[in-house]
Amino acid sequence: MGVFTKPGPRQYPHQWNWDSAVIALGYSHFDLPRALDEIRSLLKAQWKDGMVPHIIYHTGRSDYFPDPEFWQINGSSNAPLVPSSGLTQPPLLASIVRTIHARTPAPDFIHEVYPPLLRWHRWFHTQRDADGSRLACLVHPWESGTDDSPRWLSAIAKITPKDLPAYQRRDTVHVSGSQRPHQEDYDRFIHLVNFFRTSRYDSATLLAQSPFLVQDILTNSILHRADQDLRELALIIGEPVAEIDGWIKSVRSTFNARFWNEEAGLYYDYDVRAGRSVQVNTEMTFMPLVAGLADQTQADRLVAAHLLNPAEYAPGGRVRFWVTSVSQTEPAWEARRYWRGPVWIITNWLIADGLQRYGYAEIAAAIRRDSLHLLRETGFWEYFDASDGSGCGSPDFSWSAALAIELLAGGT
Ligand code: 9WN
Repeated sequence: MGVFTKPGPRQYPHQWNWDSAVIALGYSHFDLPRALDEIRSLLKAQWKDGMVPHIIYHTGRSDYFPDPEFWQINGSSNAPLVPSSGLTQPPLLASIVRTIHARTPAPDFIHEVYPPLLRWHRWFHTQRDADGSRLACLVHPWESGTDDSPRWLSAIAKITPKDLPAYQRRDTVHVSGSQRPHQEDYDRFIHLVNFFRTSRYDSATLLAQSPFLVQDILTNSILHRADQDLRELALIIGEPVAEIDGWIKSVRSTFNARFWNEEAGLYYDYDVRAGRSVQVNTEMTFMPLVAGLADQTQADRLVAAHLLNPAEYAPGGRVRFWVTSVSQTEPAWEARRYWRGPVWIITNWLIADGLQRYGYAEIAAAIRRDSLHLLRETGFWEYFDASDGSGCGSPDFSWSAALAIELLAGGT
């Protein structure tokens, strides 16, 4: 679209946060200026408090719902000039910027984007810190990037939609409803947005009252890895790192106590509102490997007992491809519904990266091979049925294409 790239031509016609980070990585292989512009247009919508929003509507309304007006972001004094959503998404960006720079040095660009990146990370570690741990909280499943995951079911079940604004769902126009969230869950998503806009997106109110408040292993792993990459960017341009070191130290000292379940040998999300661990086995359990947050014993257990177990994740039983997004042992597992079981290229790419760090190069290679096989045989789908490899969701999905380039180039 000139300055930004749609995640999918019809289903997702605006700019999305973590999609754009990955898309920029894809562009960087053949058009560096275009990659940097993608990142610039994302940061252009940064809120005054530092949040980088999850959807940016550079081109106004479309047939996507929620439309820009629905968010009512102007109720907040922090709103940017560009229309955007009022939520964020996993902060992959600092890591992508570091990777791009490591391959093709772009020091001026680092000078340009470091301050907004620092402010975004600071926002996560302060405005979304519910307990002084520096772990980030999410207030909506959309912020997790894995909206329909069964890990959110117990938390959203407690939400009773009330006084819902009139709205017309559009996500089932281009993609079959059987692959999208259930209607009762969608109503809960909208109930949350309605609460946020009434609260004028005030962070303190959200932390105190949002009906959905979780500390999530995907976001916190990505953030912790991105903090380490942000630190490297700071050193490159001679900026101080003490503040970043404080976040890194604090998260390292609390992450395992909060998320690791010794009995199961799994990482679980934590429902802050309910004050308990969410004991649902999804592929997010492997994400702490991306950030170096597990010790080798934990990593070995994750791999031997879970990743290599055909009753959970390994190909051989019901699934033929790495890595089903949810363990097949979960009652909510579904082959073709959104984040309930299908394979996603973005999470495959992250898990392979984490495994490589812990000495599991062969399994990492198998996951990358499966990813490329699915893309080659089926096309650039948004997600794939792990049992037969067929494509689901949006066709011509941008991060699937971007990661095909990255994987073919041998990137990790
Ligand atoms: C809501 C764009 C986005 C991804 C998310 C994915 C999906 C949106 C939707 O599409 O979410 O943000 O309409 O379902 O879950 O990860 O960023 O590709």
